[in-house]
Amino acid sequence: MKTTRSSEITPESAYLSRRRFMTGAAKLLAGGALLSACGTATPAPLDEEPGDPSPTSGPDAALSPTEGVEPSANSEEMTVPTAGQETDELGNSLTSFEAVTGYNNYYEFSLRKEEVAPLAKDWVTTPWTVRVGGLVNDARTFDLDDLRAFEVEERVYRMRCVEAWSMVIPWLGFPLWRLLEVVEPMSKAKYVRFETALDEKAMPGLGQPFPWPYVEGLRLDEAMHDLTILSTGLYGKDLEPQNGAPIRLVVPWKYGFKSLKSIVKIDLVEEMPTTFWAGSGRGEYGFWANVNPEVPHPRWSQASERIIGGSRRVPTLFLNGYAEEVAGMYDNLDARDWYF
Ligand SMILES: Nc1nc2c(c(=O)[nH]1)N[C@H]1C(S)=C(S)[C@@H](COP(=O)(O)O)O[C@H]1N2
Ligand SMILES: [Mo]
Repeated sequence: MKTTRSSEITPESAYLSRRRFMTGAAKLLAGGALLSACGTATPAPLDEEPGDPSPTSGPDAALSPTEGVEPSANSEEMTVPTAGQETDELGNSLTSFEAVTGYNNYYEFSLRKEEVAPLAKDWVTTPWTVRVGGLVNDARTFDLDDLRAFEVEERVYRMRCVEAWSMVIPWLGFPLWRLLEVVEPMSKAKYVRFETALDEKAMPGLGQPFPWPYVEGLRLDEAMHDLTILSTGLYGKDLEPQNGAPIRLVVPWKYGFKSLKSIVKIDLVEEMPTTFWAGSGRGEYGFWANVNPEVPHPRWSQASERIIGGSRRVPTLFLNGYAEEVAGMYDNLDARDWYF
């Protein structure tokens, strides 16, 4: 793992919230909360939201990273953590619980963000298993009890969608490397391939012409990086289905589509996996998907982003603000490949 530097340069706010959460996690475990149970869109994937101004039309240049950020929403909804305290991530306040759980991309349910939560509400995600195999010495199937055994921490991360909007989310979870070390990747393993559940009965979006299941991938060093987590909750509660219950990936320096939801299968593989979006044939959402304000999407600029819950656009940060921690992994990557 290339994380020797990260403890030194992790933003203090993030460090504080990670540390502070250890107490919160202990409470959650004691309370048994963790994993207890838990406009007419066309099939144009990941376009900017219908009715939204084009992401290229914002007043990009004039803004500082903190301008236009709302002082954080409805603190009455949330007990752990409290918005507006030391939980801010890289200068941005927490996005409200309502927005995080009500404005979702989860194409298996719907292409309309506001429709996802109501459609996914009754989806049953217990029991659940995650099969971890491929090029490993000790392939294993983890059930919810096995997943509960990993010590949960809070990670307050910015999430930057490729559609040029962003949130700040207080995740609960544990580093992916903790799970990978249990199964012991072989030296041949170079990439990790992840797969989302397919539930024909519960997921009306599967009728859309996409190459289901939703598959994502990381290079092994990215997967082993301490910032990469498997999340089981947010705002101190178990994940709701629309956010990827019971367990989903979160890779904060990459565009949000890498962070796939409701994982059922993880494989260590030798070749770069074909991802859902790469397989969709659009050529617009590639494997690396590292947030880079200087590499535009083919149809819009990535220079700025709309803060969900805020009213203005702010400049997008290189690697979504996590460059000091992760840029070293990409020394040999061509500039254009930052995106594709
Ligand atoms: N299985 C699956 N995972 C997915 C998606 C999806 O459609 N299906 N959408 C992705 C996109 S585009 C984003 S921005 C994030 C959104 O996560 P959130 O709804 O929890 O904020 O989930 C990602 N994970
Ligand atoms: Mo996204």
